[in-house]
Amino acid sequence: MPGKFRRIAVEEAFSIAEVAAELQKVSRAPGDSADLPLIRGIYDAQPGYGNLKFLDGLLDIEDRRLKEMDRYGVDMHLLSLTAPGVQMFDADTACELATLANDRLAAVIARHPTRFAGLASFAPQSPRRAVKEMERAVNRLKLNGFIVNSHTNSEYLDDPKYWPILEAAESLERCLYIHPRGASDGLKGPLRDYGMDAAMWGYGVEVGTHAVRMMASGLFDRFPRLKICIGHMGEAVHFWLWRINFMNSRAQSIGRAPKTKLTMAEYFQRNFLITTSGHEDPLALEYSVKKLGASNVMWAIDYPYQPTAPAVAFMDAAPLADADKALLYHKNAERIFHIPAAQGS
Ligand code: 1WB
Ligand code: MN
Repeated sequence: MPGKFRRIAVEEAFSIAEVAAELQKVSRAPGDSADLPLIRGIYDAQPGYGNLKFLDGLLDIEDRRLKEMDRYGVDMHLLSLTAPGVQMFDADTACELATLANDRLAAVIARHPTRFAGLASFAPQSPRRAVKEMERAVNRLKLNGFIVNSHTNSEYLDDPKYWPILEAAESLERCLYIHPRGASDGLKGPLRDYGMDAAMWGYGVEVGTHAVRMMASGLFDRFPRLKICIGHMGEAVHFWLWRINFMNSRAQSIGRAPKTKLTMAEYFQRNFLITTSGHEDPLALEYSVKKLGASNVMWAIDYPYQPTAPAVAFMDAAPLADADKALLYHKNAERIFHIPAAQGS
């Protein structure tokens, strides 16, 4: 079912057996990370956590996934190692598995260069080694950008120890996609009940908090060309920009927030893009495109966590001019993730 537009879906999850095995170990160890309920359901099917049948879909790339893409006219998945990535492992294991996942990803892309592109993983646990892997991923593996799953050991990217990672993304001119994971220790308390810890609410709170921390910290004055992408319809951050702006300027005026060259809204407009992953409300899309411009919104499915057919139907039906729809469906992704334009598109 070929579409009128090339369809590039930009937040599509995969895993590899080695990472899944390590997450199963994490799921069986004691702990109270907000990621554990979901990990127990996906990697271990432990009693009380449901049997979330996502693992086959994460591990398969070239069989069922390609058939599903063909069936619904999805030209390309921009793949990323699924949350929490390697961020729950010790530093050595994390570095090793990020490298392995990136190698596998590059091999899949080499076999299907028109069907897959990919975001590189790295281990924030070791910023120095992370930077080395980021350089290798772009310069040697030709991967298309980077993925990080929000906090690492409850620390956020505004912490100066992570600045080398931001500096690398900026100087390599590759976008850093901040995907959610369970909320950090300081944030998780009231999110534990009623299934709120993951995609229903906790994920958005976690990444929204991360994005606002980054803007309010002033780090975009240091990294003015850094591009950050956030999914799930911008995790609602852009809905709050007016109020974030107003209250941030008050916080600045009483010395509770650092002085910044630009306003929070200006940073969001300059340094962020959003995607529609797992969020199919036409009114939210209309607001997003009006607020941020069609050049800053990209289409995504959130495979395998979300079904493909409604994600395609949602964007096909969106009341946008053709030129704007082309931006959301593929042109922004081509520009931001350095994906070659298809012949004739
Ligand atoms: C789900 C969604 C699970 C996402 C995930 O596990 C991720 C879910 C890492 O729907 O249960 C996601 O990325 O939105
Ligand atoms: Mn997602």
